[in-house]
Amino acid sequence: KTAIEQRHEKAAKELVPTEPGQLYIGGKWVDSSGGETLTTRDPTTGDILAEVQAGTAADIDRAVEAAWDAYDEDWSTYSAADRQAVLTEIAGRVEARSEDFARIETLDNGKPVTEARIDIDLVIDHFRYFAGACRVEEGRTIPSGADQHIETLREPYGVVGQIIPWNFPLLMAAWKLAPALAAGNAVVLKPAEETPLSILELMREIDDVLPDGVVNVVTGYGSEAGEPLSRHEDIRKLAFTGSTEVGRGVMKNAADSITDITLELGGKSPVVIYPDADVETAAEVARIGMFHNTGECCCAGTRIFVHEDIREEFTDAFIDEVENLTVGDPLNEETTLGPKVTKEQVERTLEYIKAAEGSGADILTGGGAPDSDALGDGCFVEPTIITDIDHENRAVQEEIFGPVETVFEWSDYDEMIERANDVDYGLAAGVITPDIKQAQKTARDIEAGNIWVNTYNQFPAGQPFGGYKQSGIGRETAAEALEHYTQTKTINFNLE
Ligand code: TXE
Repeated sequence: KTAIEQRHEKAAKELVPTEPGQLYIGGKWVDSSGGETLTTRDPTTGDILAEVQAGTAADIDRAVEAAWDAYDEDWSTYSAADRQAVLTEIAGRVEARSEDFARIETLDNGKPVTEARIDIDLVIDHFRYFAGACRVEEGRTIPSGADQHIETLREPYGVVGQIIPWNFPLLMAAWKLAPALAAGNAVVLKPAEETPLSILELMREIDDVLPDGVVNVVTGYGSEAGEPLSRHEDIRKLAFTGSTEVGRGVMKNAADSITDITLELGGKSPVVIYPDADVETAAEVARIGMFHNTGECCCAGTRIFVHEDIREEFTDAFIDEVENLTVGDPLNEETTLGPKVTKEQVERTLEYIKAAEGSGADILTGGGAPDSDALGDGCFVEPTIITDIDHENRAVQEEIFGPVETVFEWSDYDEMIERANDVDYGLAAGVITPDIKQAQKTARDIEAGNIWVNTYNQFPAGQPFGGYKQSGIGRETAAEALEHYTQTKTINFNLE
C-alpha cells in the first residue's frame, strides 16, 4: 500500500462506522425497504469507504409521513425562541467536533482538509445566523380604514423536501436545513449518493437535539430516492441544488402538484480584469475563483476576461500561481488541489479538455491526469489553463466542474460585457480593479446573482446566494432563504 492509502485507511477506521449506514426516519435508524445498499468511495484512493442504504419511493413515503407527524404533533408548537435554542445547539455540536467533520468531508469528497475546515466553519455560521434570524421574522399590519384590521403571518409550509449535491455536502445540508428549521418546517433531505457520510454523522450527533421526525435523511440514488421526493404530493416546498438538467426535471415534477421550489444550478462565471488591476492580486483572486474545491464550485470563475494591456503579464503570473498548486493527498496540510469526487467526473473533465484541444485551443498548463505513481488510483486532474479558444466551444459554454480555466482578452468594454453575458448561466462573476466606479458599473452590467469585487468565493451567512437565467430560482442563505421557507397568511378583521 502507498503512504497515502495507509493514511486514508487509518483515518477511515477512526471516522467512518464499519456497519452500513442506515436511513434516518422518524428519529430511528432503519434499513431501506428495498433491501439494497450503495457504496461510497474515497476519491483519493478509489477504496470503498462505506455502504449506505439505497432509499426508495417507499422510504420517501415513510419519511414524509414521519415528518408530518413530527410537524403536527410537536415541532409546530415550538416557539421561535425554542427553535433558536435547537439551532444554536446544533451549531455547538458541529463546532465541538469540527475537525472530525472536516476530515470525513475530505475522505468522502476529496477536498483538501484545509478547505473542508472552511466549509465546517461556514456550517456553524449558518446555523448560528438562522438561530438569530428566526427571532426577527415578523408579519405586517396593512394600513386600512377604521372598519378593518389587516395583518399578515409568516407561516411554515409544514414539510419540505431538499435534494443536495456532493461538492459541499455538509455545507449544502446546512444552507438548506438551517433556514427550513428556523422557519418551523420539518424536512426530508436526500444527500448525494457520492457523499452521504458527513450528513449521516451530523444526524448521529444531533439525534437527541431534534424531536423525532423533524429531520429525516434518505440516502440513495437520484432516480430512486430523489425523483419520488420531487414528485411527492405531500411535500409543500422543494429545494434542489445540482445540475441544470436534473433541476429542470425536478421543477416539472414540482409543477404537477404546484409545489413551491427553489433551484440552485450550474454556472459559467466570468472574471473581468481591468488594465489597472495589480497583476499579482488578479492572479491570486483568479486562482481562488477557479481552483478552490478543485473547481467543483457552481460559482467557479471559469472564464477570465483580461484587458489586452496586461494580458501577457497577467497570464505569466497566473500560470505561476496555478503551477504552484500542490496536487496530492487532501489529508495533507500542504495540499491545495485534491482529487475530483469520482472517476466519472474525471472522465467528464478530460473530455472537455479534449474538446478544447481538438478545436485548436492552446493549453497553457496542465491538460490531463497527473503522471504520478504516488497518486495511484486517485481521481486527480491537473490544474489546467486554456486560451485561444472560441467562446462558442463546449468547454466555454458548458459547466465543466473541474480545475479548468479559460482565458480571453478584451479591449472594447461593450463587446467584453456582451461575451461575458453570452452563456445560459448567470450565477456569479468577479471584477478585479482598484477603481470602485468601474467595478460598480461592471457589477451592474453583468447578468449574475453574485458579484465579487477584488475577491472571490466568499459565502458568509446572511449574504444571499443564487442565480440569474438558467442558474436557478430563489436565493439561499439570508433573509431571502427564510422567506422561501414560509408562506404568507393574510387575516382581515371586520371591525364594523
Ligand atoms: O448532478 P445531479 P451530478 C453539475 C456539475 C456536474 C453535473 C453532474 O456540472 O458535473 O452537475 O453532476 C440528485 N430527481 N452540478 O450528476 O445529478 C442526485 O442524487 C431528483 C452542479 O452529480 O444533478 C444528487 O443528490 N433528484 C452543482 C443531486 O440530484 C435527482 C452540484 C445532484 O445531482 C435526480 C452538483 C432526479 N431525477 C453537480 N437525479 C451545483 N449547482 O453546485 C439526480 N438527482
